[in-house]
Amino acid sequence: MRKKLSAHFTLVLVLALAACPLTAQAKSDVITSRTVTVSGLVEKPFTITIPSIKLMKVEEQKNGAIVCDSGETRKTLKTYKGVLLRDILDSAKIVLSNPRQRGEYAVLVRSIDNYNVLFSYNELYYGTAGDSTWLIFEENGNPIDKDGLFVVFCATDKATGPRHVKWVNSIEVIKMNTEQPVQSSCR
Ligand SMILES: Nc1nc2c(c(=O)[nH]1)N[C@H]1C(S)=C(S)[C@@H](COP(=O)(O)O)O[C@H]1N2
Ligand SMILES: [Mo]
Repeated sequence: MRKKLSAHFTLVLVLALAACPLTAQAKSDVITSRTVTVSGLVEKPFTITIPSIKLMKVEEQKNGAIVCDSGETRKTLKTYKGVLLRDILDSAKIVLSNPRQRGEYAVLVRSIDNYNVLFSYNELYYGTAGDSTWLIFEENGNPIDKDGLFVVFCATDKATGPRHVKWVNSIEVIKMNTEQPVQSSCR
């Protein structure tokens, strides 16, 4: 009886493993996309989790659409819930060591499959994208699962697909390296 039970158990286990489409690599990736690290040129780096994002300034928006650059609508969202990327950056406190170079700062949103997207400091703080670029964790009232736990997107982009980042695991503040000799005509 005992032998039969354990054989049965082994069979179930083998079937369960065979049915799981994830490779060992993808499995560890799933684990890493459960959190979003906020790092780079910031005073207070931190890590976002589902419980911790709910303590931030969460807002629910209506009527989102993910439109590919081909013009095709890939997905529509009745509602989505998240925190403004700018509010996340404010919590981490961007360090502008030379404010005159603020135009050279950017925010790199990274994902576990290396689909990475840049937002410039200027558009987030002085342009209009800052008011509509979200780190979202709920779509239509449910946790996001198929696209990882966290997605970034800018709701006001003309085509929202290209800057829609699934499986987000990192938000990093960077500065371009733009050193060049000052032109004599500027003096
Ligand atoms: N991490 C990640 N995010 C991504 C992509 C991707 O390949 N990886 N593709 C982008 C593209 S091209 C589009 S149009 C939207 C919607 O893609 P989907 O229809 O495959 O969900 O997600 C964007 N976000
Ligand atoms: Mo796309």
